Amino acid sequence: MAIPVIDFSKLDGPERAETMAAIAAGFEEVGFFQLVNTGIPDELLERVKKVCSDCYKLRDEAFKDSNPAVKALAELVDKEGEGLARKIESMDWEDVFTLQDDLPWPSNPPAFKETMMEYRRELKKLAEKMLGVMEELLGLEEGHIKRCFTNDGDFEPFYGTKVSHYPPCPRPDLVDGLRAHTDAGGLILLFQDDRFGGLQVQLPDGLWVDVQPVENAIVINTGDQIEVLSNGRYKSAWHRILASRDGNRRSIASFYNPARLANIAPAVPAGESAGGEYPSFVFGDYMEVYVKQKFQAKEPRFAAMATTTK
Ligand SMILES: O=C(O)CCC(=O)C(=O)O
Ligand SMILES: [Fe+2]
Repeated sequence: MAIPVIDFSKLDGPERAETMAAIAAGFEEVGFFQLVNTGIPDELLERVKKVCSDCYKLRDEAFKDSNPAVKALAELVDKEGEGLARKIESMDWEDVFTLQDDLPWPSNPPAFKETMMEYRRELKKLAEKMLGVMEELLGLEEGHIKRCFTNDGDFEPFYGTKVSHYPPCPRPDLVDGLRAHTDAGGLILLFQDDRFGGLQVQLPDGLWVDVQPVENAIVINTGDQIEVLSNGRYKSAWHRILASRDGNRRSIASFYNPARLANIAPAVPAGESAGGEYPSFVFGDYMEVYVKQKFQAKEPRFAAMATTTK
């Protein structure tokens, strides 16, 4: 099965109803889908690829020399020999950094900051448009999700961009690019590599499928907070990145999340499948648990929140 690819430009034309239905199915059935014709200029996306690839080249030596996963893999293969080694379950074969308005940015290559600031502005607009679509689909009032993520405008939503690089790995059987997890937050918009695959999502029946590379598409998925808000209708999907022997995979993930102090609570009535067991809590409290349990099942995280007070 291929992950659905949806033409987002059709949302504003005569095929609006079909497009809304396709998006609803994407959120409900898999939790991952891809948008093409998002309105983000291809010219900007090309510049983003270029500055990110230049940036990785500058970081590559540091990855090889000091990344803990590189060291751990070398030691494991050394100790256990080819073929015998157990998989590394505590590290990921990735080089990442995060862009936020209030944090320092890489100063090289020189065009990086300006290009990525422009990219972040565009992606934030797309995120907010997508939240509007989601509100309509869930029968929520327009602007409800942003109001929830900001405690009615008291705070800014958290908006971060994670730039990831998955360098070639000599033993992809022994370490993942990024271990399986669900995302903690709200809406995630991913600009993944259009040449090197590796991203996989788990379908409700347990099967892992590729999120196939599509040129200049933006992959959409939802995090644990949308699962709570939607009372289980839009479940956060498990996904992972496989390491690979060849190819330097790039991805740029934009996270549109609640503010740390935002109150999160189910906002739509429980459907037939949900038992109404989603708790209400402060997002920052959830994150404290998530950082320790990111690669574990999400249900105990929700259960831990049921004992916190708002
Ligand atoms: O690198 C990717 O394509 C996705 C990364 C991801 O799942 C994450 O950062 O949460
Ligand atoms: Fe993720």
